[in-house]
Amino acid sequence: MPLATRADRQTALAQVDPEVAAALQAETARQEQGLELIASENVASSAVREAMGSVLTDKYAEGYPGKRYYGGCENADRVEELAIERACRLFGTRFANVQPHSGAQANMAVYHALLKPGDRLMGLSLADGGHLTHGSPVAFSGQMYDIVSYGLKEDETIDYDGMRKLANEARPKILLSGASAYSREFDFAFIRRVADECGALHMCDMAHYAGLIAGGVYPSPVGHAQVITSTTHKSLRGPRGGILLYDDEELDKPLRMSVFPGLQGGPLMHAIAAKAVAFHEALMPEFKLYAAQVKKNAQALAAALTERGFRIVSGGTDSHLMLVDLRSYGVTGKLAQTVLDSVHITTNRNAIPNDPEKPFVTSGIRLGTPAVTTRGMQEQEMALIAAWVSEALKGREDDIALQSVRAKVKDLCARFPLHSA
Ligand code: DSN
Repeated sequence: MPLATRADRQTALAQVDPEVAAALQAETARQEQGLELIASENVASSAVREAMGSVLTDKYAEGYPGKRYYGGCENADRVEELAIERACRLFGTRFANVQPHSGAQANMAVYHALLKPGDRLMGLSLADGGHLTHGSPVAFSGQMYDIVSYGLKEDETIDYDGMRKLANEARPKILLSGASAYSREFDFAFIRRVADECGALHMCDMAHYAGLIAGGVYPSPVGHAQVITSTTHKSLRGPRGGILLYDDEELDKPLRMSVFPGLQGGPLMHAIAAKAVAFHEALMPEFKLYAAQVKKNAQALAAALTERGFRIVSGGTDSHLMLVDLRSYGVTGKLAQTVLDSVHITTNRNAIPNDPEKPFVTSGIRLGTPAVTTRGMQEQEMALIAAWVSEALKGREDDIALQSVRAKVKDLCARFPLHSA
């Protein structure tokens, strides 16, 4: 029997489960007809999706290539070997573990391998752009480990002197770089020096910046951080998932054991196949152009928003993302997110440094350009988007103004179709 075509599969889903099929169809329309500005989202290629929806979803392959606990793993082995080899080539490390199901699990695997409960971990505070898994009290990291956090200085860039002083006083076991909402470059070399001074290991969670690092337009932590974690679905444009990268052979066994059997059972082999495809795509020369355009677009969007009276936290961006302080417009992050949703511009509210609002409300939104750049948009479209964000927020109680923005968003999206890849 011939392999099912994509159309057949959609028909099968619609026949078997019309409710899920309808939700997926509606999501496809939402993605096609809206501007995706969530900094951590992107649009995976058709090839990545094909691997993600492949027969490997059926396969158990506990263990690692060549040492599995199940039979019939020869194709799973090949796929995982390809993913490992490509990840190492893409980022320039000796070792890669492509099994973590997510970025949070990749971080957890490092902590589980290298820390004991109660050991000290130091990262960027959540309020200043860090991530839940970097020691927030509501997450496992903050509950299981003793957390000290560094922050930003007055100009909203990282307070490196403060970090150094604190690290030397607190002597953490792991000093963590990387962030979820920090638009500027990290000085990975400096952080390594601080880690060496205070006897810590430098771990970098590069999840947000991975695509820019692969494309050579953001500094690489390789050579400065002994362990690097990442997701694969943000600026890197792969499937939803996590990875670990490192060079030191001594870390290999503890990190492998921590992922499996320490924290996970069977690896998601379909996701690993999709990661292999995404790494292959990121190794292509076109990906460098993409990464450069993501950054140019972010800088163009930040500049255009500044012209319209918004304040960009940290004074701008060196990456794919920016935090927008909305207070000059008299709106909270929560309201802005709702208003922008209503005109099909998707964002997420985000606390700004020293935010007077509660975390569920916030004074800011976080914007990023990976997804709109994948659609082919460039600087001139960023100027339009900034104008529409401004128009929508100013006209938030004016149905005609909102309708006008909605129509313009729809036209722009029609000019840049989503799944041309
Ligand atoms: N939730 C992701 C983000 O949006 O940055 C990080 O895990």
